[in-house]
Amino acid sequence: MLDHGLEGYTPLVSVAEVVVFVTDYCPYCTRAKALLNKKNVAFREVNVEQRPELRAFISRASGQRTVPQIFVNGRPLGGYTDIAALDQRGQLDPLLARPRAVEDPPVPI
Ligand SMILES: N[C@@H](CCC(=O)N[C@@H](CS)C(=O)NCC(=O)O)C(=O)O
Repeated sequence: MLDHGLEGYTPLVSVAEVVVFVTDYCPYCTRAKALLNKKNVAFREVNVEQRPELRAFISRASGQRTVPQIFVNGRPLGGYTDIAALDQRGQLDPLLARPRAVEDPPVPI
């Protein structure tokens, strides 16, 4: 067997479309991005500071009025504490490993 020194390490293959909606001053946004970066997840960051139409979209879709809001394949997962809880339960990686499908809802960015 190839000895690559990574026994026991399961790499996360992140292929989902991940969008993180943020504002300029937002400590929870920083935490959310740090969690995704730690997991080597590629994501698109969208600042909604001057984008009331996007703010309206994310609060309508997520049912939450705070930032960050994290969308995976068009589905709202909530804010930092929500994705951290999903991660703790081992439920985040499977969502990140699934590529976007045609039936997934669009994100208007
Ligand atoms: N539990 C939420 C808390 C998010 C939160 O309180 N965000 C602040 C900014 S860091 C916020 O949106 N405050 C209200 C506002 O800006 O309208 C999370 O983890 O994302």
